[in-house]
Amino acid sequence: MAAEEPVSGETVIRVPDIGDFEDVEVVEILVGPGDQVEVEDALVSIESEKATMEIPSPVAGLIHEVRVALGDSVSEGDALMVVLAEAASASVQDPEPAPPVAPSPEPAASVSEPLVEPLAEKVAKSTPAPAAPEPKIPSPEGVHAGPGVRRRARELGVNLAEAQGTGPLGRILQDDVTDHVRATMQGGGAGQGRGVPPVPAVDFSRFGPVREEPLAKIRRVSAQNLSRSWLNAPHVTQHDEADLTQLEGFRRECKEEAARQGLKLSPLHFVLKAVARVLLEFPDFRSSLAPGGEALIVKDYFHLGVAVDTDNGLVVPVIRDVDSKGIFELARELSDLAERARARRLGPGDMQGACFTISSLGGIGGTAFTPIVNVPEVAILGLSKLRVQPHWSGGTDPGADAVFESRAVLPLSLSYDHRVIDGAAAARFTTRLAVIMGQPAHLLL
Ligand code: CAO
Repeated sequence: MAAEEPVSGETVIRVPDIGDFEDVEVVEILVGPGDQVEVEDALVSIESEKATMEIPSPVAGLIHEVRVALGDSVSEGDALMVVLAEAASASVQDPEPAPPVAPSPEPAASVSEPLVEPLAEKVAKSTPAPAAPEPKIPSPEGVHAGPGVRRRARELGVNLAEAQGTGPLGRILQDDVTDHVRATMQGGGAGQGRGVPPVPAVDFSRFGPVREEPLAKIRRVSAQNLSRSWLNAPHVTQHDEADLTQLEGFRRECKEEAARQGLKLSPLHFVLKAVARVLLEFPDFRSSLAPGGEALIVKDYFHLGVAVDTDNGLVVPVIRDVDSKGIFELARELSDLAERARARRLGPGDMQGACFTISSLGGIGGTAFTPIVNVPEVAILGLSKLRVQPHWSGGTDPGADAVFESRAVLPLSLSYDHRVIDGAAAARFTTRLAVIMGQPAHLLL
């Protein structure tokens, strides 16, 4: 009986019964000459239109020869490898070799024929046995991972060459991919190792005169932060508008008093206050995803970041406890922060701790934009320029006995991290904000 006879010398490993598949492509060769393999170690991956499968080794031993190349088409019975099998290997005790691993979508057919074939002694004798191998250390070119792991890595944009394999022979396991993603989310570089193809370098001088100007440090840092935010958070922007007619009237009334205090009130100061109020009602918007992405950390404080445009680039100082401050106090504090930002006198503490950010282009122009969330925050509110526009007092009924009134309208652009915020929640948030700003007495409730 084959099970009782020790198998030693060279053994040809062939494609086992793989069901109805024929001419299946070799998509990965997981071992090379000189590698030590154990029973069940994956040798090659093959991929049909329906499934990816690993062909496991039915014997323990040294890989002597690889008989297929990437891209080859193979069918049942085709030779894959020649292995110098160890005498009395596990395969000897168990003549029934393991079926190939086919995680999805169809299970592999069971193996009905022997997969190993002893070679003629003559061949074995003529081939010198290779020296005992060192354990295989995966190289970027020859990453050691199964098809399921590779598929998941592809889906997540993980470069497997950068993941640390903890399996046998340095093999990369599902958990290693998870750990790699977690580590990257917690502090990895922007865009690095995420499968984002680099922008090709172009020699612009071929098209006309050019100059190279170094980027200010602030711009370089914010470029990195913005890329990291953009790549980590799936962004959506909800556009809306708030009727500020009443609020603008009130702002005009406060103008003199503000001037007496050396201040200029801007719509932004009222928006800060209204946003703090809405954040109280919508805790998810002042949260961050916990490391690992399985929980939300909700912040019960109302520190708001405000994007400030400076000659050297964008900085985002933070106003603390906006919920408990008055409009004049907010105006004074923002003016001080913006002044210090432009004079490059902000300390790191001035730019930390926000739970939400506002970016106002209202003093400049534009009708709407898509601000980038300041991750790990989950939302940012963009403000564009107030405009006076006609409003039909008859609502959505064009035939109503109504009139056109002129209203001051503030465009709102709320970008949010769709992993945390749903579109419906975003629409509720901006709707509520518009109500509060439209009838500022709500702030007193
Ligand atoms: N609509 C119409 N006018 C507006 C307005 C709006 N939404 N917001 C402000 N204004 C007015 C102000 O009332 C002020 O008018 P007066 O000169 O008559 O007083 C003028 O525009 C200039 O305001 P400001 O921009 O200097 O002041 P602010 O308090 O509104 O904003 C700050 C302060 C620091 C946010 C702003 O100066 C700034 O830097 N904005 C740019 C932010 C940025 O670059 N964001 C883009 C980042 S990418 O997401």
